[in-house]
Amino acid sequence: MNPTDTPLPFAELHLHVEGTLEPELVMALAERNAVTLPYDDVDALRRAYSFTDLQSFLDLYYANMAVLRTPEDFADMTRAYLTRAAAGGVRHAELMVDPQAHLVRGVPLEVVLEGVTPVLATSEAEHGVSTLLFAAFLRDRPEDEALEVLDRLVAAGAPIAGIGLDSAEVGHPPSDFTRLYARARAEGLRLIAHAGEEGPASYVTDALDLLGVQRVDHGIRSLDDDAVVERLVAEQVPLTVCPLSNVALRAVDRIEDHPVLAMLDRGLNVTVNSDDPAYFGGYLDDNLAALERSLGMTADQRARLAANSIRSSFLPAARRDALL
Ligand code: ES4
Ligand code: ZN
Repeated sequence: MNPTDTPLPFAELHLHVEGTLEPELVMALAERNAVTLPYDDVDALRRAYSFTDLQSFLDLYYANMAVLRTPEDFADMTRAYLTRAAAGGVRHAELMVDPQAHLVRGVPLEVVLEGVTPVLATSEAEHGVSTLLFAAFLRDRPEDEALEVLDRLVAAGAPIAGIGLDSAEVGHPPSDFTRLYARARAEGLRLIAHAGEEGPASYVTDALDLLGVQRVDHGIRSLDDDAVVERLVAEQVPLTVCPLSNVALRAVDRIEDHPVLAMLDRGLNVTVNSDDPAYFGGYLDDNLAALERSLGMTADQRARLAANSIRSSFLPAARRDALL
């Protein structure tokens, strides 16, 4: 076999597990749990998957979570993602879950963890995909609530590798979460945060300097400030870029205008990820296919993106080296 026929191993580093809830599964779980949704059928729900900005997406993303009630629901969603990701060449996945989004609607932490955790634990054996789990905190809710949830996760011995920060970005800067990140760091947790998705380049700098993040989710607005770009290049800060997400949420007008390959060629440590694949038109392989089709991504660029993804993961050295 020609070695180029062997799929390059990719790591998916920016993935919200609740964003993998496909419309078909939303409808099936609504039926199973007798949850009433304002859609007659799956096509009607699909028509709602049209967004103008981050908030318009978040409204639907949180609303659809109403169908997630039992551990089995969370397990089915997680298993479906891993099956699909494996088929698309993903060999390692770092998944975020939003505990507060479930707590506020009365679904306890234990239900979420009982559903997600066993599926992740068997993923490498069942799907050939190793996994790490991150608890992402909602930046449009109070830091004190996040601190309480983090304490409960730690007390419960939840198998989390680290914490993230997501939800509505503008007006909710990294400086609001310094105590949360200090506490997580003291627990030995890995630190990531969304920054520079819709928010300014200064949020990227603040996520690094005030929160101490080791990786930045999105970061595309860094391009507005050359000094920030130069720093990110010098420090090789990993940026988990999500092209189809940025187009779906209109952070970038058209896929043909997406800066990810220019960022790569400028020396930034970028990776390609799917973010919320059920909502934004595809999984990691679909994002790569779009870059090939619309931006003429070369085999060399694809290989650099693959290597960046493995190197920017939090995998233990043995598996990281095996995938490189
Ligand atoms: C998200 Cl695309 C995106 N941005 C911010 N927060 C999120 N939560 C889920 N998807
Ligand atoms: Zn995201």
